[in-house]
Amino acid sequence: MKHTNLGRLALAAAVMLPAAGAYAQGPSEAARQLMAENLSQADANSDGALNQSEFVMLIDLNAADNLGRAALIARTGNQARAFAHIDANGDGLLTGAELQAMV
Ligand SMILES: [Ca+2]
Ligand SMILES: [Ca+2]
Repeated sequence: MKHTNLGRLALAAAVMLPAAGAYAQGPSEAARQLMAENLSQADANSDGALNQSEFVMLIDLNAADNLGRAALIARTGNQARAFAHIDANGDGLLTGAELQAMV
């Protein structure tokens, strides 16, 4: 069950990586793998969605790996704003669909 949820989240998160500039060719396999590992760690209760504290953890993990815009979000303290932006229905959880919709 965890693997199903994780796979869906990892797929959604892969598209969170910037598609322009340095990532013009799309995220590398290494970046996708790191993102999948970070999501696995961040989704503490393994429900396949990220609550705010889990999202903050994901940003910290991604920032440490220099993935996407995570470092910028972490440095500027914009986790809450980013979360609210992605959480389209405002239920306090980021689902795979919401992560995909932000692209
Ligand atoms: Ca979770
Ligand atoms: Ca939501």
